[in-house]
Amino acid sequence: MQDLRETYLARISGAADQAALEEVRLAALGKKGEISLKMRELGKMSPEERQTVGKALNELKDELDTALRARKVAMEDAALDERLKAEWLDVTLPARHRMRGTIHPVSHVTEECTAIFADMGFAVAEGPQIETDWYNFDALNIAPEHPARQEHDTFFMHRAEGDNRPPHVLRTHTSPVQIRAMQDQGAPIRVIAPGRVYRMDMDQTHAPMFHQIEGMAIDKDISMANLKWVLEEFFTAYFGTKVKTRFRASHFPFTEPSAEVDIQCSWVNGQLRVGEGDGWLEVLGSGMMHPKVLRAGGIDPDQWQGFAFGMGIDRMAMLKYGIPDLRAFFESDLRWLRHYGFGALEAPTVHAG
Ligand code: 2NM
Repeated sequence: MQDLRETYLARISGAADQAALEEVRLAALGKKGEISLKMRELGKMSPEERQTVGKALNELKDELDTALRARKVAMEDAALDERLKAEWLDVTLPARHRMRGTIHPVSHVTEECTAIFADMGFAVAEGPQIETDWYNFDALNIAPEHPARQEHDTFFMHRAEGDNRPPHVLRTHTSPVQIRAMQDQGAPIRVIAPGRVYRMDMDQTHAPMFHQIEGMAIDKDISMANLKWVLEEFFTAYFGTKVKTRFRASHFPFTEPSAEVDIQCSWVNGQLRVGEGDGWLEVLGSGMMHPKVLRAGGIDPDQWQGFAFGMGIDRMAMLKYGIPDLRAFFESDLRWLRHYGFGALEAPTVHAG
């Protein structure tokens, strides 16, 4: 018994790893282990012998069992210590540099304007950038002889010989989106249409592609007064300060009457301040929708009226964020984008400032 004890205790402490330890356990306490076999022989002994040998065997079994468990735990602890020593991390190291883009001012301002109009019940409508001349011109009461329809003002799509589809153009405003919205949804309706538009224009203040937001509200009792309220509410929210508007009579084919809208401003040391002083800045065109335009949208002008307006998003971005040159907007200059761009977490809010 004493030999058995010493042999197995020595093998337990000498086991190199968990697999070797398991082999020792099986050799001693497994079904065919040495101790188990000895226990099976108890049956052949006399009752007195069985009592002393049985007790000793049981004690030996318990002792080896305890020793096996202790050795297993010690091995696991040692393995964990090894891992902890090998796998370490210096949390004081500076983070690895990550390239991160910015939100383009046009995208940011589009979101800002959309949020403000959404708060006043306007839904967003979108449509194709390539339009038929009907949606871009005829539906908006723009006559065939109107200068905007000339080749040098509008981008016409190339047409193959014998192509008898109607002429297509790059939309020159987002108004076609409003026509489609009227046709799809009918009246009453309140939508804004933000998006890219194209005109053959290129100088300090014009780019061949720029961005517009147009809006319209059609209902049974809509007037210029509603238009003025909506626009003043919009500019005040957008610039974060009370902004007065001034309406000047104008002319557009798609509205009657029509008005150009100025916002109150002043110039201080060559810097523009919106919402103060007695200067005015033209920012928007608007009016009551022409009966022919309503009819093109499938809406009866004897039952419904609507106001409509249009403004440049790029221009609104320049005014609010002090960006001097329109052409830089579309040059994809990383230094410009990092300087004027917005972080992904600078989410636009309805109440600016
Ligand atoms: C402007 C000026 C005046 C306008 C008209 C429409 C439509 F499609 F609903 F008739 N949308 N926007 C409009 C009216 C646009 O931009 C200078």
